Amino acid sequence: MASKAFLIAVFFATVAAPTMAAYYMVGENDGWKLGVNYTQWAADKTFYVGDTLMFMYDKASHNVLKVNGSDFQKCLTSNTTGLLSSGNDVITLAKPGKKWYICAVEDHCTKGMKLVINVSEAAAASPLPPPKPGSSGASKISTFKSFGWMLAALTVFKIILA
Ligand SMILES: *[C@@H]1O[C@H](CO)[C@@H](O)[C@H](O)[C@H]1NC(C)=O
Ligand SMILES: *[C@@H]1O[C@H](CO)[C@@H](O)[C@H](O)[C@H]1NC(C)=O
Ligand SMILES: *[C@@H]1O[C@H](CO)[C@@H](O)[C@H](O)[C@H]1NC(C)=O
Ligand SMILES: *[C@@H]1O[C@H](CO)[C@@H](O)[C@H](O)[C@H]1NC(C)=O
Ligand SMILES: [Cu+2]
Repeated sequence: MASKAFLIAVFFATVAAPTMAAYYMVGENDGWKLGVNYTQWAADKTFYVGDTLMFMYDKASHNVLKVNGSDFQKCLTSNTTGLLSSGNDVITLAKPGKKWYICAVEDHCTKGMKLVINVSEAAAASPLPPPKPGSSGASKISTFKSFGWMLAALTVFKIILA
């Protein structure tokens, strides 16, 4: 079983990922928590329709609330319609435009647990070219994408085996 999971993870990491939409772990290794600058995290990324955001956090301490621009600026958490709280929330970016996410726990939003991104139309060329030897930027992204897909594959297996 483990070897099958491993093979599927390798398949996603090496074959499927470079041609598929990007998979972003918000905050990368830090995840979704206090003390991370998510503006900085998003600054060097271009998000496209079809890409996926994954918020990983301790669900006893945090959550993810999708809000509009004005609630984002004010850190207003009264509209809880878009609340996610699994600790492992996966969001597929379905439409272009700005998306705002905050943590609705206590004053975490004002302390910086807030993320705004601008999703671009998928259209045009592949957002991430295949890594070129010697191009550290591209291979870094590719490694990160592969890591994301491996996690996705392992998550699927966790669900199947559970
Ligand atoms: C977060 O990073 C952005 C961009 O690098 C910077 O402009 C901003 O001041 C930082 N915010 C905090 C609270 O450090
Ligand atoms: C944002 O959402 C709040 C409710 O959460 C609403 O009262 C407000 O009018 C909305 N603002 C805009 C600009 O859509
Ligand atoms: C509350 O949030 C939901 C989802 O984000 C949105 O569709 C709805 O319009 C908001 N409610 C108000 C009163 O703005
Ligand atoms: C989002 O990015 C697109 C280009 O990808 C740009 O045309 C648009 O004006 C941006 N929207 C906002 C609200 O910044
Ligand atoms: Cu929080």
